[in-house]
Amino acid sequence: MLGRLSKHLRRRISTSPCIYGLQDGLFSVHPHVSQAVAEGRPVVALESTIITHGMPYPHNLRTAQEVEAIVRFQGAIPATVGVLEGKVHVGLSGEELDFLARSKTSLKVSRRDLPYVISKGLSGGTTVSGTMIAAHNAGIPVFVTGGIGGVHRDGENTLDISADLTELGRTPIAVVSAGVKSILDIGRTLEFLETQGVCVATYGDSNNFPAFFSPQSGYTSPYHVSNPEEAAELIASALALGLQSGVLLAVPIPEGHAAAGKEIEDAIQTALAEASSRGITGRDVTPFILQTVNELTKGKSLQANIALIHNNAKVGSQIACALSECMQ
Ligand code: PSU
Ligand code: MN
Repeated sequence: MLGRLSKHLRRRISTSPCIYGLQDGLFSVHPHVSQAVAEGRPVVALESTIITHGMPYPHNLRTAQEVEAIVRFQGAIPATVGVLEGKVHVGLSGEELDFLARSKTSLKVSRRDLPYVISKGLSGGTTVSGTMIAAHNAGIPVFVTGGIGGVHRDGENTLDISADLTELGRTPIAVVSAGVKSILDIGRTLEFLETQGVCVATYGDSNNFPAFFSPQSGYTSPYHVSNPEEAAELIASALALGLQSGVLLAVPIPEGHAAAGKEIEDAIQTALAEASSRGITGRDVTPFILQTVNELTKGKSLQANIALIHNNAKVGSQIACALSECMQ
């Protein structure tokens, strides 16, 4: 089955108009990354809003470096995406990573922000949606993050629905995450993903859809895949079909790290109330809640966050390796 898929897939990628070159002046793909993509070696894209807006310095820098090291240890090439002085970089050097981690002026860059930061020559951390666009341009099919954005609570009234969800509906990338944080409306997020045609699968032995800090959200994924090979077949099938929509692989939190869940859940309730009473809206909501929850839990949510991203990087890299194998 994989052999049959990979023939279609190779043809599709080689004829895709947006892979190389067209936007040379706007996109800079690190030579290690472009070479690995050209040779069909496994590459894992990584986002950078988590660096610029998701974690405080120096945890953000250390975590980004550790995640890259985990990807390499698993035999894949890391490609952290970020915007530097008006150019989208796919694969950052150590100095560039350091710059973004220390920067206090970097913007949070999703699809809608790209034209502005590029035209003004600004820098920023790319969200899941911004990173998906860049990774797709560079020909990278697997992207690892912590948690994706979703439908916010009360989203049916505010229409605060993350651009990550519509991006998953329109860009053929597999996103590996720990599900959706319970700061969001998980049920509506899953409904919206279905509407967008996103193939959602839990990574593991059950269909429980994880809620980031907890392995079970109370909602189910339509599917589950049990190992990297099954995940790779799912991604290869999505690509071979040419659907142009993404795949979301939800990896439950590892045993042992879920313990702080109740305390974090209480802090989330407090942070949500605080955000609402302070009138925080738009792109500031997610960073505000993450920071407040971290303060309320005295750093426990940050520690759990880091453990999760490490685990996602390991699993995502294994999936990228299996995908590269099945496309040979
Ligand atoms: N959720 C987290 N940590 C994060 C984010 C979400 O647990 O760092 C970031 C990701 O970059 C995601 C973005 O793409 O926030 C979504 O922002 P918004 O909800 O404004 O769409
Ligand atoms: Mn929003």
